[in-house]
Amino acid sequence: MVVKLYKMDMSSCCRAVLLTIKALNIPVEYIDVNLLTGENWQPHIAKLNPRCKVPILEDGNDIIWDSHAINIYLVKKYDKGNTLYPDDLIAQVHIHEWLHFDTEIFVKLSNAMIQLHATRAITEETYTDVRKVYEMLNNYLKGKKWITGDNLTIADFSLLSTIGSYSACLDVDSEKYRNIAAWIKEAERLPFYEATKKGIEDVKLYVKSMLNVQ
Ligand SMILES: N[C@@H](CCC(=O)N[C@@H](CS)C(=O)NCC(=O)O)C(=O)O
Repeated sequence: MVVKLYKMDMSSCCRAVLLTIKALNIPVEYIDVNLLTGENWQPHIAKLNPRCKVPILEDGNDIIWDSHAINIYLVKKYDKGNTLYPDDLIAQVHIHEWLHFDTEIFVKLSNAMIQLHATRAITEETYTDVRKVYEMLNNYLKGKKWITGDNLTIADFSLLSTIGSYSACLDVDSEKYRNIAAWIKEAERLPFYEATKKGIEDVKLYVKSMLNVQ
């Protein structure tokens, strides 16, 4: 039975899962859920995820929601080398630190998007929050290739996706945030990274249209 992913490309959480799927070359049937029209509140989605949010993965009888849980599941099941989520306990713990951080910054982004939809504006408070995230991440990434060190992991997939959506609100200034820019450049060298580009462009267009920027 083919694995199904309920998703929307604009969603950073969905793009994080898409990166894992593409990296591991897992055959998947994609089911688009339009969050802008509230399709996620339909009973068939509520049956799969009580929170009515995407991404949702359906693998036979197993239904998994939350991008971080889905990515761990996919690597454990389909990545025999487990490089994206290594077996080593301390390596896993460090990945989880960043996955939790990702949830925190995603929630801020999600609130900013809800506010943008309602008011057609991005507040100064949001810009300050975004800058704080960029500054911290930029300092942290100094001398590092990937989030937890030399190896690409699912922590990179989640954060690359969330920062991709953050950049729709405030571009990552490559002079000011050189280490973030270098990390994104490194990701862009991955052949499967292409899969996430359309979604990032969609968020940028969405934010522009909400702000009435040409
Ligand atoms: N922690 C969850 C967050 C899921 C989430 O909030 N998804 C958003 C899209 S990025 C959603 O479905 N929002 C629809 C809504 O809240 O109505 C994850 O990582 O998957």
